[in-house]
Amino acid sequence: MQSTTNETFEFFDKSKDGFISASELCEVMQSIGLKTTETKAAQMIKNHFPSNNTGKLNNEEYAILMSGNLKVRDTFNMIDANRDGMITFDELSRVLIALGTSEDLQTMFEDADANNDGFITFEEFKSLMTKIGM
Ligand SMILES: [Ca+2]
Ligand SMILES: [Ca+2]
Repeated sequence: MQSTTNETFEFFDKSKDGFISASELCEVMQSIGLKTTETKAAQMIKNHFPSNNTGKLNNEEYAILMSGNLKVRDTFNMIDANRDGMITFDELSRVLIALGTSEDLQTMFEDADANNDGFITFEEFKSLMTKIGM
């Protein structure tokens, strides 16, 4: 699966700069039968990866887009209030309190923060979502 994604990444990275630009993404989507425009592709990159200010997808972002993890990605973005690509304890607790959770927030955060650096990255968040069955 991973290698397949890498192969298509390389295939569609026409300019070989290690990124998929909006126009390259547009071609990817058209190749799988989706009607889109370069403007829409650019918008899509912006919507799903707000912390990305290059307007181009790297390998990891491309894999998220292709692997159907977008729902998880959008949830992550919703919690990541300052859009820096990492979730802090404050950001997580703000959302969970709004949702009226009765979970122990500290424990939940520590569970999710696998490497204990005080931030939940998208990878860590994804494992958390998988664990709680989302
Ligand atoms: Ca953040
Ligand atoms: Ca971490």
